[in-house]
Amino acid sequence: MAIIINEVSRTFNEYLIIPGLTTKQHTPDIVDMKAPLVRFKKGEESAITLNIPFVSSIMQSVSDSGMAKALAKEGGISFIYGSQSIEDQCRMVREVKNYKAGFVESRANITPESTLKDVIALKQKTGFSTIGVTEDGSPTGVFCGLITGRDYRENRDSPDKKVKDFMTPIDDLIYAKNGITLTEANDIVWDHKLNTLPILDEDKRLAYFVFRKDYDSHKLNPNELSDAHKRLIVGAGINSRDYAERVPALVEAGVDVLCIDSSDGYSEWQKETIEYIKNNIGKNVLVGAGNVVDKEGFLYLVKAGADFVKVGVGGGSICITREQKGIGRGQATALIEVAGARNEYFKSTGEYIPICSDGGIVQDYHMTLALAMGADFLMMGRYFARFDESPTRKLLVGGNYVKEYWGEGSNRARNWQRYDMGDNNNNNNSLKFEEGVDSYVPYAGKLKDNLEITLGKIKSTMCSCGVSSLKQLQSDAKLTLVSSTSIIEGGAHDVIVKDAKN
Ligand code: RVP
Repeated sequence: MAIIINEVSRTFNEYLIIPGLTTKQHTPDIVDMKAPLVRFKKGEESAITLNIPFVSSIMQSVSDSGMAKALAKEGGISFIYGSQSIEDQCRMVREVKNYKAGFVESRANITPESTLKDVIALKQKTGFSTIGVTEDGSPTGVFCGLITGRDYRENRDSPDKKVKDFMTPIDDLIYAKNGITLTEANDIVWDHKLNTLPILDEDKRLAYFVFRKDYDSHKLNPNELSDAHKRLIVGAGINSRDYAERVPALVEAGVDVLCIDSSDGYSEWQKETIEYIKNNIGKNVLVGAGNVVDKEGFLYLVKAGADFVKVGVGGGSICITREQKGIGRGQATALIEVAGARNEYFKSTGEYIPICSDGGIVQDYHMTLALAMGADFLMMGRYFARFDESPTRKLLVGGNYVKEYWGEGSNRARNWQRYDMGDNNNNNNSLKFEEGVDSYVPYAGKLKDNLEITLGKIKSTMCSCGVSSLKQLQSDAKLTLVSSTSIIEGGAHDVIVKDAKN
């Protein structure tokens, strides 16, 4: 007979937090949300410390370079999805690493021989009114001049007028050399009352623009997560099939951390992948593994050399693995067991292996619960998919704005490597059955605005618990199981709510 675990498998919704003593010093502004990302020895520090304990899911519909830049600016990390060609994934990683706050690559460009008609069409297509004029019309071509709304009169000038005849030519512009700092660039912008400062390479090729209107926004990212060279930090998902080619390419592209992406990580495939990376590519290449839901799975990956371990099978909002295969475990129960194993391991070896709770977060308070249950950081898909910065389309469906969100195990993603069980006959590289769905999520606006509210709630709860760091939350929070009746008590009840939306 199979081993039967009698403990019920529970989800976040079945728990609440009991407030602790809030002293006068416990105010949200002193709450520290820093979290270790990768393994470290007692007395040492993790090679990467997150400024907020959030990472975005390794999914086509969540983590591309746009999401990675936005999240790193707020102190978290995106793991750029691996279900794409090595070349495309590396290009995304490079885009994040080459991003320099305040230095913007020109997104609307034209040649000197183009016409006013072309300029107007480009403006309509891109929405940008500042246009770079380069010899070949590329964003990094030899710079000839600039066009802004002040250079032409749309209704008066001939549509056939050549760009070279109405642009502001390079000789009449103030520009700066690539390599200057943002502070220096901003000083030039202010001293000369410019709106746009072109930054050129030594051979006069356009590298970036620095805009006056962006000046304030650079100061708004105090949590930005960057490396020693002030480049944003970025992660990438890998699989246990093509790692020998993919990993060196990603490392070369500048990736900071990798994570093996699989719905069931307690496997020899993951062990082999980690060992290969550490032995053949580099001991310092950081690689997380998972997902697991119990102590055995955690210890197996830790012993294989994983730098962090991801917890969760079947709890993702788009995930139907439990229905299809019958494997999984309630996210809260899985997390509590793995956190216990992590603490025991730390006690006996002096090595701390961060754990990541992956999937199943619906309410903001679920995040606080997961952190209190021992997660060092959280991976979320649905949460981030709702924002402007996710790579999917925003659509109007039934009168409401939504964003598309599909699982990596859906036919749409065709990420067969994530669900591969090492079947050598799988020559057509296909999914045998779906483990995820294609869906919509309610559109929620900008990542930054939403994160501010979410973090505000978490910090406020932490103050209610009388703690000011995530470590303290883990050790001091008191959680309680709730009955289904008390869950009803937690919402508005026995009243007629006037406006159900608020
Ligand atoms: P959620 O945040 O609840 O939307 O869950 C996201 C997580 O779901 C991902 O990080 C991943 O672990 C898992 N996932 C992704 N695709 C699928 C699937 O198709 N089943 N599941």
